[in-house]
Amino acid sequence: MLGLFQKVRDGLAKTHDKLIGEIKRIVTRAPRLDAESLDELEAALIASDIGVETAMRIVEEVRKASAETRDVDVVSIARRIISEALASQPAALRMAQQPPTVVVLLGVNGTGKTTSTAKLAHQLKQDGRSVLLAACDTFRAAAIEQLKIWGQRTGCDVISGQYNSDSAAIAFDALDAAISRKCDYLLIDTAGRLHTKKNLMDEMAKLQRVLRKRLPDAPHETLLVLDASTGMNGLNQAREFHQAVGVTGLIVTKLDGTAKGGIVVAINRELKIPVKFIGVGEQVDDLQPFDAKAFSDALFS
Ligand SMILES: Nc1nc2c(ncn2[C@@H]2O[C@H](COP(=O)(O)OP(=O)(O)O)[C@@H](O)[C@H]2O)c(=O)[nH]1
Ligand SMILES: [Mg+2]
Repeated sequence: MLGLFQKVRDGLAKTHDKLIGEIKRIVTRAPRLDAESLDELEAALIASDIGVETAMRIVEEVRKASAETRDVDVVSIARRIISEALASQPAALRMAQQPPTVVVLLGVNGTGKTTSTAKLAHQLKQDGRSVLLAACDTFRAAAIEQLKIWGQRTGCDVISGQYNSDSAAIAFDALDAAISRKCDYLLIDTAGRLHTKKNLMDEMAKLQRVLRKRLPDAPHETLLVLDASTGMNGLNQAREFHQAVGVTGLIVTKLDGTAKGGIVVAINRELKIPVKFIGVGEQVDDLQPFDAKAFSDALFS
């Protein structure tokens, strides 16, 4: 448990350092927080991308507390509000009534879909589950080979087809294989870019329809993979994918490389889509189940 917390904390170090540094600077300069300091505090919180609303709520609480006492503990107020905001959503992976549980990972190019597929496979294998992978990015050069390499490393078979072939057909075959092999999980890696954005959304919707022909309650999870360092852009991507296919959860990647880790709070609040996992590095064990308390503690410890 300590190891897990340490990983989350290391992953969030950039966001944490910047945020805590700013808060300390503001508080040290003017312990009796005046209007100007509160404005600065709000700006620092917004810069971490937690979202304007949450930033304003924190500042409001700090304002109230500082009317009553000196030396208000800004950090613990912020930690409490963020933890409360995040804790309202279940983070566990939804499971099928009967295996296989089918999980589709989608998102724009380069956000970390393929890597997250591998990391998730690794985690499930470590829990003793059988996992089959489907290489449904038939568009990007070398995408199939990339997943096959991860398949070898994690000990999972990969169902694949030809480049430029119909990815929904591959998904259908993979589901068929997962059912006949009695696999616990089928993880489907998808393309992040087609000729147009509309093509991509249509393709994702078709993939879901085709899966449902074989298994009516599939996919059990449709996880949108977002790169945390794209900040508020991620929110727009989430809106678009959600409208097209109904996203059931988020994987927020590359938190280790950004000071904008607060984006997790903003997305969670605005779209009501639970964050299920966070990516905090490039290695296969750098995917963490999202834990609201650990996350806010790491941000403000
Ligand atoms: N630092 C860091 N890099 C990541 C993370 N997740 C993915 N990456 C890197 O991002 C790049 C793109 O990942 P990939 O899975 O190929 O993205 P895809 O196009 O969405 O399939 C690769 O170099 C990954 O190693 C993460 O959580 N942290
Ligand atoms: Mg990929």
